[in-house]
Amino acid sequence: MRRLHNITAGLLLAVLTALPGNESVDAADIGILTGTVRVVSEPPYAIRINAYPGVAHTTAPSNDTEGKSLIREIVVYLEKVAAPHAIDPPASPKLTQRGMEFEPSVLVILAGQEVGFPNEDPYYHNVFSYSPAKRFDLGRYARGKSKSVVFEDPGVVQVFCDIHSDMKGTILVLQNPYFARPDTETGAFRIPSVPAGRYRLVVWHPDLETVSREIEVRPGAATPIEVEI
Ligand SMILES: [Cu+2]
Repeated sequence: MRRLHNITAGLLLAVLTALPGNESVDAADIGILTGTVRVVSEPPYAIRINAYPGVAHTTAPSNDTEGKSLIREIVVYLEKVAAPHAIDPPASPKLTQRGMEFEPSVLVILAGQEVGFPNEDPYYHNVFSYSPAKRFDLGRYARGKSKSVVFEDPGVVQVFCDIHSDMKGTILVLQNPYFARPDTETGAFRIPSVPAGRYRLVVWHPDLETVSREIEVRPGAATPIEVEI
């Protein structure tokens, strides 16, 4: 994903505190973005992280649930919005170590948010990332403990555990709250209260090539979009 511009601390504060749940901004300037994501990519077996090729995870998923799991990790978002407002950011985001996995496998947050990493397993885990958007290493810690990290910059942060090499999580840090997770059955998505304007709509999945296109959100009327990834 292209690196997004940093936003200033002041603007960030405005994003995080602006008018929770409030759509009182002049309705004439607001549109609703709706659409459908269709998954046409093959399941990305080959690019799944696997520390021991040919040894671990040699069994392919047995049925069409793989298509649904692909859509579960898709995020649709607007790349840059000059004056974001009126949508709450995800509250108290957490990436939990549970059942030898990071849960959820894809976490979406806004730049400036703090993420907790609680360990709920009866084993030690570690949490680290070498991603340019945020490098950190929380060390190893036991069940019941939690550490946290603030993610200042938009970008993709891949998270691993140095004890269990097939544990992988992804944090997508966005510049603005105009994003949606498509419905896992239908692929439908809806982003409300978008300031009218021209934007780049991004369809992102941690293991697939990112798809994006220019779109226009018009005041009032919904703008249905069909996208494939
Ligand atoms: Cu671990």
